[in-house]
Formats: sequence, C-alpha cells, structure tokens
Amino acid sequence: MDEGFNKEIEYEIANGDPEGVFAIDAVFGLVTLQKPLDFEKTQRFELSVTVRDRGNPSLSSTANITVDILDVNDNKPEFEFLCYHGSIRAHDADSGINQELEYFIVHSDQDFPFYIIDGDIKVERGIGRQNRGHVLYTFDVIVQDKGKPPLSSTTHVRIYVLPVVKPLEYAIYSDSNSFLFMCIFGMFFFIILLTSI
Ligand SMILES: [Ca+2]
Ligand SMILES: [Ca+2]
Repeated sequence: MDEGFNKEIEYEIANGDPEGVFAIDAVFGLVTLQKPLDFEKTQRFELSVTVRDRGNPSLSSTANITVDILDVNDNKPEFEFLCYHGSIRAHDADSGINQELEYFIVHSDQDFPFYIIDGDIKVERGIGRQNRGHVLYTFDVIVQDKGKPPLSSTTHVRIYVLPVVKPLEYAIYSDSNSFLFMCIFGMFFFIILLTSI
C-alpha cells in the first residue's frame, strides 16, 4: 500500500487501437467509444491497457481487453453485374444472416411462366405454347437479405420471347431450361429467351 504520488495511478491504452476508436479515463479506467464501429472493417480489437503509478521509479502492470464487434445489417444487397446468362446475382457486404440473400419475382399474372431459385430465373416448359404471341414480359426482381429488419434492392426485368427452329429449341431447353442472353441497360434487365411459339 503506497501513499502520496506512489498511490496515484493512471490508465492508458498502450496498444491495439492505432486509430483512437476507444478512449480510457486516466483516473477511473473507464473505456469509452470515440468513433463508430464497423464490423465490415474490424471484427475484433485486442487492447492492452496499462496502469502505472507516479512513483519514482514508476511501477506498472498491463491487462488485455478483447472487444468483439457484432455485425448489424447496415448494407443492402447490390446487384453485381450488368449482363447475365439466365441468372441474377447480388452481393451484400454484411455477414451471417445479414448477407444471406433471397430473390423474389414480383408479378400479378396468374399464368406467369417464370420463377426464380437462388437468383436463377427459370421458365416453365411449354411457355411458347401457353403464351402464343406473348413476346414481352416485364416484372421486378427483389433481392432481400435475412437481417432484422431485412434490407432489399429491386431491379426491373424484361424478357423477350423469340421463336426459334426446332433443333435449337430443344438444345436450349436441355442445356439450361432458361435464357440465352440477358443484359442490363440502366435499371432494366433485358433478357432474350429462345423458345418455341
Ligand atoms: Ca445486409
Ligand atoms: Ca454490417
């Protein structure tokens, strides 16, 4: 048990915080936050806190504090590319369920022939026969993460149904059950689908 200057102590963060995200009260040792945390930038801080007295010579000891940062859902999914072949892809900068994505097609047509699984747009077989003369479909695709609350982005899709000759029709169906070419111009996807009519 020291007295006078020898019993006055001072705390400082000696290591692990080069950008000054944390501060420590020199007298009481209370650690506080000085800057916003971002899980996408830093997932963990390992701070070394030194406490020293004012004696001469000064005596000190060090303790380590680990600060684990938890992810919050602060990033919405973003569509990835300008051109696709039958699939729409998005990415999300978060982690865990905050970056797990689901895709939905929004439409109000009961006979709508398309569906989407993990970003892959599929078409029911026989679209040509069911939709004779129907050459253009427009609808929205929503990509949504599983955060609480979820964040989402929407893009607009246009699908053109074009006729082809029999051999090519079967080649496309057996290969992908989907589209030959799809591209985005501005906020619109354009998909050229080869199928029978
Ligand atoms: Ca997210
Ligand atoms: Ca995040």
